[in-house]
Amino acid sequence: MKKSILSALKRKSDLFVSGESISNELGISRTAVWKHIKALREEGYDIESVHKKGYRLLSCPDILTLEEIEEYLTTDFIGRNVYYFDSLSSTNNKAKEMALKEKEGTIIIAEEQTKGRGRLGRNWVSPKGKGIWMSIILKPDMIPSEVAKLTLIGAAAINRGLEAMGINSYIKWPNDILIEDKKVCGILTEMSCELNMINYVIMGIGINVNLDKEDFNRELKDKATSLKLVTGKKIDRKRLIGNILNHLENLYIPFKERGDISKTIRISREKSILIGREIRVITGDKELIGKALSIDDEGQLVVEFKDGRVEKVFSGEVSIRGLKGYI
Ligand code: BT5
Repeated sequence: MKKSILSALKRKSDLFVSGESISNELGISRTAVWKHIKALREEGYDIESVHKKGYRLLSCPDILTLEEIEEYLTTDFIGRNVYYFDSLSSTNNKAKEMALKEKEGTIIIAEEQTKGRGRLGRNWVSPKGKGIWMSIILKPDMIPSEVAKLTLIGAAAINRGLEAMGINSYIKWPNDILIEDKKVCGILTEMSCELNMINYVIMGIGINVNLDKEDFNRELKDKATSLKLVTGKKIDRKRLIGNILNHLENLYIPFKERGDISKTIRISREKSILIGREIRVITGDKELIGKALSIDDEGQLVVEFKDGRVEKVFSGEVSIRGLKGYI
């Protein structure tokens, strides 16, 4: 009901809508309308009320509910079902709890994460209201080994979503997005599977949108940044989510239907920060130095190691570092 009232106010944009017309349209009492308006105000909607004129929506809060992001969505199913939380330990954890019974494309978003996770149990800093911390539930019908490609699809979608906002970024294979050689986004893809089939995949995306310098601790100060820090202005999180999910669905559908990731590979190559650079490939406690040559059609990184061996690195559990600093 609250959602219908909000839609009625949004439809009229900056005009007044009378309490009576809302109550007639929705078949509820004027008092009930007023109660919902009060609840919307508590969520941060600025709603003016004038005697004999009714209600007028002055501004919407910077929150990431479905009502707020759907006007930016052109998707069929990704992002059409949204669970929005003020605080969670980790959106990936929540998504895992819900995944079996939720439909594909459902997303879980939190304003803050108290135990945000990176790969291999690493920590992900997720301060309140400043980022996009979200997980997308996907259910591709394919063999589990194909899942690594989803991370590349996610990275390409984020790169394109940022580009649609006028922000140029680079992809650090397989799961980071960098701007000015610093990390602004990381992806954590997790799955539940049987031997030959996937139950579900959780694609966790963390984007530093409006974080300030103080939000980064000493460890991150030199290797992380935010969209606000690089552009010098506050970025509209709703529009950015919309752009990313639209690109994600466009890149995901051909993959899901025909295993086609050609467009993703094109973007991964074009925007790769690694190709042509000297890198360290870290697997467990082993570390090898080589040069990133290319990304093959299957999305694997082709590396020429110091001893002349040319090998494909599978994204699974490797970390890639530049020889100097983070990249
Ligand atoms: C990642 O891991 O980059 C994956 C991050 C995924 C986060 C999302 S947020 C929504 C969803 N729910 C979760 O719980 N997680 C996902 P990895 O490549 O392992 O990088 C982790 C490393 O990045 C850490 O060890 C830090 O050095 C660094 N880091 C931590 N927080 C950061 C931040 N906010 N920005 C940039 N770097 C960060």
